[in-house]
Order: sequence, then C-alpha cells, then structure tokens
Amino acid sequence: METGRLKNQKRIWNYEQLMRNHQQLINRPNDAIPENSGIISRYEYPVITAEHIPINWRYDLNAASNPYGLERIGVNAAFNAGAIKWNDKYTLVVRVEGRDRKSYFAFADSPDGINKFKFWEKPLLLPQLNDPDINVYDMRLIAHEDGFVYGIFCAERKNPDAPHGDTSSAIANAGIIRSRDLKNWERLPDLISGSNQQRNVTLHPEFVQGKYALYTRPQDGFIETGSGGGIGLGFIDDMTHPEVVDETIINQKAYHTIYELKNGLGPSPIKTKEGWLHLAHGVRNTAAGLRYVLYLFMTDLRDISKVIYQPGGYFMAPNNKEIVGDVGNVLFSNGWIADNDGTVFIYYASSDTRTHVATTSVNILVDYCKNTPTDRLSTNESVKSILHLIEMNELQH
Ligand code: M1P
Repeated sequence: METGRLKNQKRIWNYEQLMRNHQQLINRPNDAIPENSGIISRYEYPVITAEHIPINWRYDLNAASNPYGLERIGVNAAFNAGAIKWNDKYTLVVRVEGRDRKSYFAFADSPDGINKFKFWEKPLLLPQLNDPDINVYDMRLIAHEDGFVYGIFCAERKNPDAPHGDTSSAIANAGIIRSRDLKNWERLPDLISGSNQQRNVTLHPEFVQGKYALYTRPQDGFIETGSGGGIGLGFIDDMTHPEVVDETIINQKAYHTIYELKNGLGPSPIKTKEGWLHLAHGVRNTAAGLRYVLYLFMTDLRDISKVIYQPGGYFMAPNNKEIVGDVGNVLFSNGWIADNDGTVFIYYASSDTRTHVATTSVNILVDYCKNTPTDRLSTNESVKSILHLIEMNELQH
C-alpha cells in the first residue's frame, strides 16, 4: 500500500475536475479592452492557449494504465493561426506545438469569433510527399475564387547540405494543401521558386489575368534574408505544378524602420473599395533579440504589385503580458476574418506562445492606412509630420 506523499499524488487524479476546469477555461467570458488609439480593441484573455487543447489529446484516460493521472503528451504552445469564416463559424487552424518541438495543425471554431473556441475532434494528419515534413507551421487559409480552400504553410526539413555535426540548418519551403470542406485535404507539390528558403507564403484570393498570384518571402538562409529582402509577388499557372514565376519584391525591408531586418506577409489581403488591405510583420534587431511587430499597407485594386498606402511604424506591438513567452517580444499574425458587416477579427499570437483576437473594422483600417503619415525615413521628417499635425489642429480654433 502506498503511503505518505505517494498516496497524496494518487489523489490528484480526478477526471471530472480536469474536465470541469477545461470547460471553464473554454467558456470563460472575454471582455473587450478598447485602445485609446481608437484603432483596435484587444481582449482580456487569449482566445486559445496550450491549455485549450482537448484533454483526450493529452491524457490517457484509463485509470488502469494511468494510475497517477499524468499528462502523457504535453503541449508547449498554441499560436500563429490561419483563419476563415466557415459554415458561419470563425474557424482557426492553429499551430499547436508539442513539448517535443514538433508543430502540427488543429482546427478550432467559435460561434462569435471571440468566445468559446473549441477544437475539432482530432488534429490534422497532413498528407505527405515523398520527402516527409520534419516540422510544419503557420498555415494561411485562403478561400480562392477557383472554389478550393487552400492551406499554405511552412514545411521544414533538415538541410541535406549541412556540414557534418550541424544539426540545426534547415530548409523552409511552402507546403500546399487544398480542400472543399476543410475535412478532406489534397496535398499538392511544395512551391517551386528561385529561392532557397520560403516562409510566409500566401495566395491572393482572386485570379490575376487568369493566373494564381502568390505572395512570397524569398530568403537566402533559414534566418538570414541575404539578397531576398521583402515581401514578394509572383504568379502560378497551375496549382498542381506550383512554380512561381516573375517573382518581384513589392514591400521591402528598409534601414531604421520596424522592418529593418526582415518582413513577411500575414494572411491573404482583404478586398476593400479603396484597395487590398494587407497585414504583415516587421522585424528589427535589438540588444534583447529580435522584435516582431505588425504593420499594415494597401495595394492597388487594378495593380496588386503597387503599394498605395503604407502608414509609418507599427500597427500593433507586443504589450504587457504579450512580450513574454517562448520567443519573447513577438507579435505574429497569419489569420484574419472580415465579416459582411465590416467587422475585422485579427487573430494574432504573442511571443510564439498563445493566440489572441483584436477587433476593428474595414473602415477604420482603411482610414488608418490612408491618414497615418508614412515613414519618411529620418527623424526630422518624423518631427515635420508632428508639426504639420499641430498646425492643422491650430486651424481648428
Ligand atoms: O519566432 C518568430 C517567428 O519567426 C518566424 O517568422 P519569420 O520567418 O518571419 O522570421 C516563424 O518561424 C514564425 O512562426 C515565428 O512566429
């Protein structure tokens, strides 16, 4: 018979309590916190965390084989979610990262985009190519006008040319799946492009002159951008042979900006009357490591390679609790949903750990893009923008 501390440990196993706590977490009300800037509302709690992962994905519920009620397959983080409105539900494909550092995809949905996000029955088992994925992450979901929903994600494998003893060099490329029901997925070949490394790839939702238009982020190295410096745009004739041609950089990294080191597109753009609205992340280096913030820009409706508005600075940066996590000082977004009434739900992750929502509207985002001064790349130009605003305000009195 077990006595003392061991006996107490056995008492911890309480399946009902575990389920109750989990339900409470999922049903916890989440209040909006409007920001003084007027641009977005954040929410009190993240919408999805590692703790939201279903109990039966983590615990062996058989008391005989799990007498101590231990968690068998732990989750490290639940973040960087792609998003789509599907059957009237706000549906996310979440990057779930196990404690073994392998990420996988799992769908979750909510009736209102903010509350009660609940995972589907099982995580997604991705169809594999001949060269299996070692890790996958950051899926964008795109309802394309061809009738398919595409899932474009980063598929990572060890660099076969890494020198002996180098166990970390990797090759990242864009993996592609498509579906008509979000349940049955067809795997297409990985992206064929002129670049060694592709992350942050997503598809434009409409055909452009009969072709698929793809946003890319070519890089020379897994971490180093090298000569590939920004968000690219290229074209594909046939998604079953996804070779991107005419890839050009449409949004560049630049010295002493929030995207000095690198940038990358988030989700696919939202169509507005005044242009395509884009959400991206910008990265700069600091003494404390990389800092990832979110920014917006708009492109022309007729020429999607032309940036027509780009507000200076960031749109959202990690704040308070968001700064801390597995990879600190990071905001990242690869999913947003624009509702028919113009409400926009921005699903963003903080510090590679958890998923949040921020809400705003298409009108506010367009106004923000059109009327926030651009970054004119020097401190004096920034002061001139402030002086101009003060002058304009003086005219009000
Ligand atoms: O750790 C921050 C982010 O780093 C990568 O983004 P990028 O390719 O732009 O540097 C990705 O691994 C992303 O998942 C991660 O959130």
